[in-house]
Amino acid sequence: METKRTVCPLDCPDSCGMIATLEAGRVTELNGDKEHPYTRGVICRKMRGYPQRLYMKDRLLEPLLRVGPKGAAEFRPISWDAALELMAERLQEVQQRYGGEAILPYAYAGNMGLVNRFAGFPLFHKLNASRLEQTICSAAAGSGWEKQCATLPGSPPEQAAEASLVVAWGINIKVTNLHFWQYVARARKQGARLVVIDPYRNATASSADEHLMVRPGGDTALALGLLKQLIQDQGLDQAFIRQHTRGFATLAAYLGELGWEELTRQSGISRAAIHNLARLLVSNPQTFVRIGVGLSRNSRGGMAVRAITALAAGLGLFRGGPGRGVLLFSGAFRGKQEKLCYPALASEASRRVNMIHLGHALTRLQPPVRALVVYNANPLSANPDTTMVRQGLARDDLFTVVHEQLMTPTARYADLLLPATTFLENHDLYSGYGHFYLQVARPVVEPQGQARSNFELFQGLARQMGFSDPPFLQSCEERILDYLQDLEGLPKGIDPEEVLAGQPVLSSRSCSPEGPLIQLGGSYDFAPSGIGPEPSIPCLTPGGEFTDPDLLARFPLRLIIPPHDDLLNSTFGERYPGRVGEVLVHPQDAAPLKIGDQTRVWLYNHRGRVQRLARISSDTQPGLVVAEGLFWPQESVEHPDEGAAINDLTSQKVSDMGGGATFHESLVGLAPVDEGP
Ligand SMILES: Nc1nc2c(c(=O)[nH]1)N[C@H]1C(S)=C(S)[C@@H](COP(=O)(O)OP(=O)(O)OC[C@H]3O[C@@H](n4cnc5c(=O)[nH]c(N)nc54)[C@H](O)[C@@H]3O)O[C@H]1N2
Ligand SMILES: Nc1nc2c(c(=O)[nH]1)N[C@H]1C(S)=C(S)[C@@H](COP(=O)(O)OP(=O)(O)OC[C@H]3O[C@@H](n4cnc5c(=O)[nH]c(N)nc54)[C@H](O)[C@@H]3O)O[C@H]1N2
Ligand code: SF4
Ligand SMILES: [Mo]
Repeated sequence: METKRTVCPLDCPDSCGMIATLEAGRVTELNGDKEHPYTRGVICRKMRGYPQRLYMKDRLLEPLLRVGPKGAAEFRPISWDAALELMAERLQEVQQRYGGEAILPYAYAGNMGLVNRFAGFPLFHKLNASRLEQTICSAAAGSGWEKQCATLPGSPPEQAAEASLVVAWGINIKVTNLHFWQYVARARKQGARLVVIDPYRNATASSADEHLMVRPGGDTALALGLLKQLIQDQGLDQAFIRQHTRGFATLAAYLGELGWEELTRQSGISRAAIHNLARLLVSNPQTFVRIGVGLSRNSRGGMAVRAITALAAGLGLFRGGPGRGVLLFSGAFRGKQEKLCYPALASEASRRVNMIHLGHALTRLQPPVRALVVYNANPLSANPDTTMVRQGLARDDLFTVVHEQLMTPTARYADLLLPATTFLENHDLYSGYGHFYLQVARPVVEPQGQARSNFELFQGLARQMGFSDPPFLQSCEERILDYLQDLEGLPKGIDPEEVLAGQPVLSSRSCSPEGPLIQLGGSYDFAPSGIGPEPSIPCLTPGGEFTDPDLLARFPLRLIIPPHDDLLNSTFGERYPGRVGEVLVHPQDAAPLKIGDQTRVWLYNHRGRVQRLARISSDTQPGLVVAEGLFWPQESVEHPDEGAAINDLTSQKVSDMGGGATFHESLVGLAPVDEGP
């Protein structure tokens, strides 16, 4: 029996340090690394079961070539040599006939290792392929933060342990940021209160002292209402505002004009409740605000983040000190992206394709996409408007390569399906976005079957195509070392070899008793200029689909689709074949439709329809239905509409900033399956 250190590769803010136990060369257990200061020996249930995934019989272990119709998942094995030859030939043919732009790479963060995550970029730049804008997750929230806070990191999560008030704003801590809960729990042991601001009573809200059921998209109104109230009550940190911020007068003048009616209507929170929370904030200078990305997945999302940071700045939370802070993304390390992606290999500035628009790109975009290469992603489950994505993938004239670990809904549509390694078989560098540590992991076991890492795939393909530019000749370790060389946040004097040895390394952008703003000599601007077409101050903006009277008349219910505890986006969907998932329906909405608990229902709109099991509960608000989780489409004959998935209902519309997704902003109708939509 032996143990080896590794790191969780999943797109989760916790980036856990883990210990793999091996018996006779096989991984038998995965546990949290007790010596990792943030993980502290605990990992989630999903990952404890990962060894089964590593060895599961359904894992893809050899390259496969399609023999049946698109989407039928009928393949025959071929060799890697033949696979690389075919892939090189087809991509080069497309490039020569139609130009590089006819090739579209699609990748996200199925594996957060910095080398493997971006492994395809150098080659696709070399081919002048269309450039994918990776906006699906953090783009709106990140853009909102950046407009107000520039490159400021978030506060270290550890600070929250000493808070007397923790606000979880649009984040389901107990599900999506499990390790932050340890600090909340510690703070509460000493009497702290937890306030959750979320449209439904999620797992975190159920354990909170107070839950404000905000209207989806109503956070800007709530944050501005709180600021307005705090100005009236003289509850803001005037000394901080004077010394460390700019532009407050401009915002204050705007707030003076804003009517309470509009603020309470948009936020769905009463004047009295806003007043109460304002009082709580004043009486708790040790407040820690944990902002989630959930609140940014709508057409007011970037602005919501801007408004919340303004509230935090007004309260002086950026001042730091025990228990005080604001955390969206840690921003612990800032590296040179070009050392992973090598954009200079491109000889022309090819077109950009926002990944949110994949459905459009595969069906309508001119000149057409002729070749699609998917790795590290499962767009047929996780991308918005999967109705259109599916139509695109079904095109006979589209050459689709998918690099995957198992037969995902997307993989079923591949022409060429290539077996990918898991993190346990990879070498990579990981930096968490919810904490301040960075860590290198070496392979724990040899690759299973013929699986290859993303890095190996694209280096091999570049060689096959005859490219010998230096990035294509690098080893994985060389790429990591090169990236570490001028990585901002890496403590001075640390030996890169030490990092390579696998110890978690704490960022130098963390850990000051003063807040990051003061530590880094920054200042907060309430009314930043030079931020493009956006309003200079955080302010109320028009709504998106949820306020569209035309659609509301047809599809009267608001749908949000937050993460499920058993899944990581769509990863682990294979564990629940046939599970359609539930949809939370308020009793007031269920009664007139004669929908009872566990009734099988259609959710439908002009984009698609999908089945779920109704759960009738006042954990949601009237008019709002909540479908947790990206379960894989059902494939049973009993239930028609094979392949339909929850994102068949979501839209390709982008958020107000950053070109992000609007997953939590779809209007739908609801009907029992017997009656049909
Ligand atoms: N178990 C599990 N963990 C995960 C994931 C998973 O799928 N499963 N996904 C991972 C990934 S990739 C990410 S990006 C993170 C995301 O994790 P979070 O930051 O938690 O973001 P979301 O999960 O999108 O939504 C969180 C909460 O936002 C709420 N919300 C939706 N709309 C609004 C709104 O307008 N205002 C407010 N105030 N709240 C709103 C939702 O109801 C939900 O409870 O989690 C990661 N961790
Ligand atoms: N409705 C709705 N949709 C959402 C969200 C939501 O809240 N609601 N959340 C969104 C968010 S925040 C995100 S980040 C996206 C995520 O979307 P995706 O990045 O597509 O994430 P997953 O769905 O987890 O799929 C990742 C896939 O990568 C594969 N994979 C893992 N490691 C490797 C590897 O090393 N190599 C290769 N080639 N493949 C690998 C896994 O097997 C898995 O199938 O989903 C988004 N979709
Ligand atoms: S999914 Fe998140 S909580 Fe679970 S092991 Fe990975 S990093 Fe840790
Ligand atoms: Mo994400």
